[in-house]
Amino acid sequence: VTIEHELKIALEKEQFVLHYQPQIEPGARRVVGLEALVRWQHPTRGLVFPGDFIALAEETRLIVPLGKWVLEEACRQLKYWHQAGYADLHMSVNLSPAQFHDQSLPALVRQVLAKFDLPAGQLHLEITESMAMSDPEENIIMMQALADIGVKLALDDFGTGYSSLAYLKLFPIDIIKIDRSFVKDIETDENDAAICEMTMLLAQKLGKQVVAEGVETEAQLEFVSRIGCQWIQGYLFSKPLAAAVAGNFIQGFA
Ligand code: G
Ligand code: G
Ligand code: MN
Ligand code: NA
Repeated sequence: VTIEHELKIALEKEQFVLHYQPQIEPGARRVVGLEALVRWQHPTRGLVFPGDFIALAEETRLIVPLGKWVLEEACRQLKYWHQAGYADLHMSVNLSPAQFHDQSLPALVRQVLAKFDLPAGQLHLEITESMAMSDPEENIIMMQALADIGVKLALDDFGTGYSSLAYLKLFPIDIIKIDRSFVKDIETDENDAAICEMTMLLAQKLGKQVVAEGVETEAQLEFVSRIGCQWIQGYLFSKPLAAAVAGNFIQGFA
């Protein structure tokens, strides 16, 4: 059995599960949202992480139905938390290139928002900087179609692709996620620190929210907070968690 075939079966048998990593606003002591991250509960190999199957799913285009499942499941869970009393939470969902280039994506997003009766602004769609910049003139059309629905767009892995500042201004994106490779050594590496500070300045000028990813220590938190970053995602606060555990985290955090 090839892994491609296994992936197909996995979709049919609903072997995928989402974990959720909280995004924190430390200043306000609150969970602002969560990023949905897919895992594969393999019948014999245990929990398989996206690094081991997303690329293949992308190549085989199985990512399109898988991504549709992820979007629905993440929105179903968001609605549950809204109804549980956390109505301000947002949900961040990663989009792969094949999904992003699928012309039916805006219709799918509208349909899922309607199905769960969710405010569009509380769904955040993450696209990587490298994908966004791969054909910016073309991609901006899809970004605008999504932005017109009212969902927010986040530029993931920021700083790792070929950024063009000119396009950053033109893209209808609301959020920049500083890649964790810049946060890792932020206290000791002057270049990383400069990149983060520059990104913050630029984001503030352009009116964009910033999420610092991969914050693992108090010192990193202190640094990114000092340069003005308000939203934090990282192991310091929490790893990605199964839905029930994430629910407990949200409840216990405030
Ligand atoms: O959770 P983990 O650190 O293993 O995630 C690794 C990578 O897999 C991340 O870069 C993340 O963006 C990607 N990933 C996780 N879930 C999804 C998903 O639902 N869709 C897509 N396209 N990528 C995902
Ligand atoms: O590329 P993307 O931003 O989608 O990747 C998100 C992934 O990053 C999550 O799956 C998560 O496992 C990983 N991640 C999140 N916070 C941390 C962190 O503090 N340290 C490390 N090493 N990985 C993290
Ligand atoms: Mn992401
Ligand atoms: Na990232």
